[in-house]
Amino acid sequence: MTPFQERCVERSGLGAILGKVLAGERLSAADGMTLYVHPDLLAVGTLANEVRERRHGGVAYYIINQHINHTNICVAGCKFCAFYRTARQSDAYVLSVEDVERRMREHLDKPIREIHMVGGVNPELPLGYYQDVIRAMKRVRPDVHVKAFTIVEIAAMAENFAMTPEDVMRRLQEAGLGSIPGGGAEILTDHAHQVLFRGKIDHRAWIEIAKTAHRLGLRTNATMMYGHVETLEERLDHMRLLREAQDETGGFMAFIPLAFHPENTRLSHLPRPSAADELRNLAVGRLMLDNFAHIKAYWIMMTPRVAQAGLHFGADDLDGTVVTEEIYHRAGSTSPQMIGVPEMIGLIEEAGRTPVERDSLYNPVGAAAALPPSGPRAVSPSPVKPIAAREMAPQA
Ligand code: V47
Repeated sequence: MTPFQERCVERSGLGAILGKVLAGERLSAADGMTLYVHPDLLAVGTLANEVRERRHGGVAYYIINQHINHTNICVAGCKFCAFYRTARQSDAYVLSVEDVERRMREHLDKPIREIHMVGGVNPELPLGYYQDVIRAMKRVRPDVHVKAFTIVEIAAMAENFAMTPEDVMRRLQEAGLGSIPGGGAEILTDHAHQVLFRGKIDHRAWIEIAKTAHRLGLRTNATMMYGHVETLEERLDHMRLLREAQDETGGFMAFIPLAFHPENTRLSHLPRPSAADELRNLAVGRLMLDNFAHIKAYWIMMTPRVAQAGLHFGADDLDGTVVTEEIYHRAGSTSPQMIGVPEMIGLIEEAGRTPVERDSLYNPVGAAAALPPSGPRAVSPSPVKPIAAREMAPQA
């Protein structure tokens, strides 16, 4: 942070939090509330950017991945969801193992490193289906990392198959499961659970299963879907629970704040969070979750350009290239379904950051793997270059 930025943050009234940030002290829930309601969003972003650059320098991560949603049949009945169907609806579907293989083969020309698969809570699917799908993925691409099935889906499998979540995860791990995506956390409070997603596990079970996954060696992510019925206190409670669990296990990789998309849901009367809300939630996440290495600006939700701005509000990761995504597109997302690697790199470079291709566990890969392996400042922050200036640079 430059002395000028420090003075600006102090003058905005955030001097006490700045002091804690510079001393590496943990922020309290009251600090979190100040960050949420403070009128100077840029000052909040400057604080988050300081922590982000201390951890990651100028690096911004991305992954070449493919999303597959294996079924939209779901019995949970969440009010915020535009994706789910009942088994009787005409557009309900379950992908067969062969369908999943076909979807992967359609993209064999791309160097995809990760399959991200999630779907509805579909009680008709046997354990063998999930195991066969994972094995099929490994058949098509032996080196692919399978990040699949949310903690909610795992809890439902455990109930349906009369197994413990631990045994379900062990069986999926044996089949080739590599990690668990962060979905299904929504807002980890009783109030949000009662109002929005009574058909799914509550926050106690979600946290417990996440910690069990970590103990089995499965890394997980954690989302927070905000901008519906929750209060700011509930968002901060959500972050406190994640931070406490992370203190115990260290197994979370990334925090992913997801702005609620109301279109085609039972909450379609609600307004959609603004781009400013999206940037603020990235920043508050970065500052409150001091033990999370990565904050993801999920471009497919935020649009590529808001996610790009997020790289200066605490985010260090844009997720992946994503081939066909249904959950947000059914709820009104206007982002494209996919961006190519050159576009992803361009998006990061335009923001003045250094693109680093990663694997699912945040190891640099490809050309980035050749970078010197030292501390978080290994790649120094690149200066923000105006696009026009770069385009006008003299040709060698
Ligand atoms: O659990 C569903 C959310 C999640 C809506 O781990 C909605 O890397 C907003 O988990 N408006 C699924 N949000 C997606 C998910 C995810 C996404 C990107 C990366 C990772 C990761 C995980 O999407 C659901 C729910 O919280 N969601 N409907 C909606 N209408």
